[in-house]
Amino acid sequence: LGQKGAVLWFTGLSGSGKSTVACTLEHALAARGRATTLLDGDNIRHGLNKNLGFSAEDRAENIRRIGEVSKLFADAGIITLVSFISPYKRDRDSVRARLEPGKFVEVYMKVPIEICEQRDPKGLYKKARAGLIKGFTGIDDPYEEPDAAEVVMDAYDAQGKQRSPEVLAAELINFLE
Ligand code: GGZ
Repeated sequence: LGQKGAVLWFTGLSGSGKSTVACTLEHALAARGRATTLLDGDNIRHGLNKNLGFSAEDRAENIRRIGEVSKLFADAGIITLVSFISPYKRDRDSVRARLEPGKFVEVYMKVPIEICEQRDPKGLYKKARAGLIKGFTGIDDPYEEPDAAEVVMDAYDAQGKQRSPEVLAAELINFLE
């Protein structure tokens, strides 16, 4: 791993496990003595980006600002884990273009929407289906799948069993090493 900074950019639907895997990975990296930080909705959308909603324009600005903050951390040698839906390919690619080659690692949480909707940890899919939330990603708002992600995290193993956050985080450590 060295002591080089990088941005690990998790993208995927709500409920796909981005934050869970990022958090597991953060602990594993810290245990290896690496300086890390985790940017997610809890520490960004409630602070820096609290004036932004979920229109395409606001999502683009959300991702742009997060990209700039990530770049500052990565340039300081910190492994920066970033967990946002980031549904638009163009917005993700703009962040990639701002970073040095190889410093942007796109991690696609490839989980079928049916599974995300079954999990529905915050009851948001239910609300979106009921029309109580408009423009919910995957229901009535787009999610553009990455076509060249550095890492694709498959929700299932070859036996069709769901893979745990620990297994997925270990796969990412292997990739980084
Ligand atoms: C998608 C929404 C929406 C809409 C509120 N669409 O499961 P969560 O709750 O914690 O993750 C979702 C989070 C998405 O915010 P991001 O900053 O990651 O989105 S983006 O990258 O597109 O800017 C969900 C909640 O906020 N949420 N309304 N309409 N998710």
